Amino acid sequence: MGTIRLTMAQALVRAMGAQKTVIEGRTVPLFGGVWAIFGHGNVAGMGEALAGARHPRHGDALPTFRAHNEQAMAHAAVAYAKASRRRRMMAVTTSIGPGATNMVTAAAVAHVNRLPVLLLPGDVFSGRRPDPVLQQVESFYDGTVSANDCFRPVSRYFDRITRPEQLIPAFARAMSVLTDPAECGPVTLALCQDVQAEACDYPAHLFEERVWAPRRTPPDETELREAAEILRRAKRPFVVVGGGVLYGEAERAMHTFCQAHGIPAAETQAGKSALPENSPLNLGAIGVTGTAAANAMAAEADVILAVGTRLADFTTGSWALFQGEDHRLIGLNVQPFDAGKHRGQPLVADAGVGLAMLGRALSGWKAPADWTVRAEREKRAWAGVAQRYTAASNAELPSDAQVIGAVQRQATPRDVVVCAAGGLPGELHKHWFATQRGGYHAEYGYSTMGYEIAGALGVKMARPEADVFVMLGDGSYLMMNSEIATSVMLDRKLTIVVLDNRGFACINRLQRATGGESFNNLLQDAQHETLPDIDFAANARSLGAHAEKVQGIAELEQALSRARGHDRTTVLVIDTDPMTITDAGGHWWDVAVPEVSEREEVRNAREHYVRALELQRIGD
Ligand SMILES: Cc1ncc(C[n+]2csc(CCOP(=O)(O)OP(=O)(O)O)c2C)c(N)n1
Ligand SMILES: [Mg+2]
Repeated sequence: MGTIRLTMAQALVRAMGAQKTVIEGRTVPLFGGVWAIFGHGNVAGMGEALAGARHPRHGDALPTFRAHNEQAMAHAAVAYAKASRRRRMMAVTTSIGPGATNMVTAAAVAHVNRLPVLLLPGDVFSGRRPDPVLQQVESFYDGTVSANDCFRPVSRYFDRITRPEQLIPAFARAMSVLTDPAECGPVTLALCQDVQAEACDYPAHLFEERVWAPRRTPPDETELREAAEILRRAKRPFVVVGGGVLYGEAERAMHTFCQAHGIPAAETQAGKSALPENSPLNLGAIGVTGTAAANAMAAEADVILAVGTRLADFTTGSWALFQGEDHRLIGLNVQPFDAGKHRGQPLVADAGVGLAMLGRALSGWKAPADWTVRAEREKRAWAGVAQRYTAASNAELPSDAQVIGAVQRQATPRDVVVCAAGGLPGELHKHWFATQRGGYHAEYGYSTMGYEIAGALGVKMARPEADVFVMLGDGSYLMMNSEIATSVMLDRKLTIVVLDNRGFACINRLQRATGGESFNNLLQDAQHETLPDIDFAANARSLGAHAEKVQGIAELEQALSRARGHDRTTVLVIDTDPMTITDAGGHWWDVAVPEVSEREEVRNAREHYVRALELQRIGD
């Protein structure tokens, strides 16, 4: 096998270009592109290599995209992987120092949500001759530490490339993590600035085409038998559908399983859209932001089959949701860390293969008919309740749910709705009807303000045929809106609805619910000399988008229908009510209330809190 003399950065770019995957029968690049903001830490090394990759004679083209904030670039990359159901991904290169650490939050997003992204922060000189270089933080106690060590706890694999040949094993390990359904998450290769530019004779096999296929791990026989036995004894079985069902491309297997055995199901934020909305067995959202139907059935279930879910507090109602006497949990998950959580009977497997084999092991068995019929009744009752919250209204300050209703009424099956933080994910989880699988994209593992617009750009890049709707609050918008300009620049149209309730309304409501006075959340309750009157539409227009402010639901509906015809990103701004929320459905959430306070309201909230804790099952 021959060798090829390249710089480390050139070798990395070329190796990335050689990674392929098969989507719907077509072999396509595994990496959809590289996001880049250059600085001294990467412009000469990675910058030169990426520019070279644009010339097909240097191997496969790997497009480079420029944005305005490293965190946003990485959000776009993370969302791209999520919208691609982890079958395709992106890389992000930054300079050293602030460019690199700007990306740490997005690394955490990928880590929590189990999404693959290749992060390539520049790093200090391996040879250390010019130390300290611009932006080098300098540790007094450890010469091997740099700012990039911040990535360690939020990376599934971290490496610092201090010698050019070290890239060979590091890249192999990176690819194995990025493509493994169980380990999958962010990989950080910190690229020392001098080493990026250093040449080495790389083995030619590093650049050979490699086609990755998703690994579909079957279950262990004993675990399968035990899970089937538990289910056969169930009188009130219940399924929690998590994001793993979508990542495992197992939505059909999931629905078939529920239908064959008459088992009602509910979806987590990441799992929403896996089951058909109109399936009588799909009770919709579960947990803190769940429907009354799903939560009523979950509360009584005796066996809970949790498929592809991390069982986060929003799903389990902080472990106070499942109240069935001696209930059992089965964790069907490709990752043993999740499968065995909370004394669950582990069933470690790919969701699709696991469900198919569990279905066979349960052949002929059905849940008691009255339980299945009850689910259908609960679903119908909830639909009637929910409808009232989303119906058109002529309120001067509509609620989030009424805005959702307006977006929903003009939705088409091509649409994807994107959300992440504030009051909207809860309202959308309850109310949004996802008309296609993947039609609902919530980043609710890390619930990161500022993910929405950048993430939607990644969704649009992964799924150019989709109409991408972003719903976000004024707080999230102000935290990160810079990639509106990138969406215009790249001609990736987004329709963005900004719900302006003049502050961090959901946290204000939480503050009130825990006995606090309104303080430092809504603009009016924060220290100010002048109350700002922020013109979001003007801001969006300045970034190149179409934008308009609408008054009320009827105007919003008209503007949404006009937005369909626009050729570029459109921002619609609507004033909303900060206090109104869907009070039907939902569940208690464990937010610790102070034990001692001068405020009577806090003392009362504490009393409620202590009582609520009694329902929390510890360890199961
Ligand atoms: C980066 C980040 N900082 C802080 C929070 C905590 N937080 C969650 S929602 C929220 C307020 C969001 O305000 P807005 O986007 O206007 O939505 P609203 O609550 O008004 O619906 C805050 C501060 C967060 N999730 N992410
Ligand atoms: Mg707000």
